[in-house]
Amino acid sequence: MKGKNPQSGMIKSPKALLAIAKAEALGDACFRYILTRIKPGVTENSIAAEIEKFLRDNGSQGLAFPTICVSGVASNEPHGVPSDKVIEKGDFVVLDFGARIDGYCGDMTRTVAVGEVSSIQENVYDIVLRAQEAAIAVLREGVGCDFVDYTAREIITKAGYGPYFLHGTGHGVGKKVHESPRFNAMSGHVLAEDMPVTVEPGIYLPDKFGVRIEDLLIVTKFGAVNLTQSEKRLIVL
Ligand SMILES: [Mn+2]
Repeated sequence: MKGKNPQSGMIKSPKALLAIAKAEALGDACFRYILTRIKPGVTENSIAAEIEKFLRDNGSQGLAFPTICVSGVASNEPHGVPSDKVIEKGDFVVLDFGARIDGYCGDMTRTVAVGEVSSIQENVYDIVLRAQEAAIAVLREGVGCDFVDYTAREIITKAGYGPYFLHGTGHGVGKKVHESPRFNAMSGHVLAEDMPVTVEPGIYLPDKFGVRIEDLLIVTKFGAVNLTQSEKRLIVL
């Protein structure tokens, strides 16, 4: 592989991109379905199981990764594991899941409210959404991956929540759900056409709640195509 572009593995073939798009479309369908199942009194475990059953029943070959469904205070854990905790009125519920099609992964996250939403919940949700949309807006061939992270982080930091954004802004996706490039301050990667990447800022407040919003996009010469079509305005179930 002498002389090979060190970033070439991050650029996917049309076949791979189509599989990733199909996996993400299945994720969108799953999100629409699961909105009808989330209500006070059901457990995180049961919602996670229903997500995984829906994905498999509709063509997912296994899963991209174990499904995250965390609610209430537990939503403040970026890599939380679903438990027998019952979803309650006033909870934020963070759902992070992905199908696998022809060996390639989907990956999406949505945060929804149940029953009612406080002004601080609304405010934090709005900050995460603005950070995510700003970072998406800078995606384009030639842009540094550190700048993508900076763009999201600056909005969250200016809003006063910088210390609570506990991870990078996103990552590449392929046969593995987490691949290069990485969106963080140390990243030396540069975006190129046909890289599938996630954009997923989050804010995680100790003893309160967390919010994360994640889309999966394909970088082009002129911007990015967003594969994730699910609603991003705050949904109160
Ligand atoms: Mn992700």
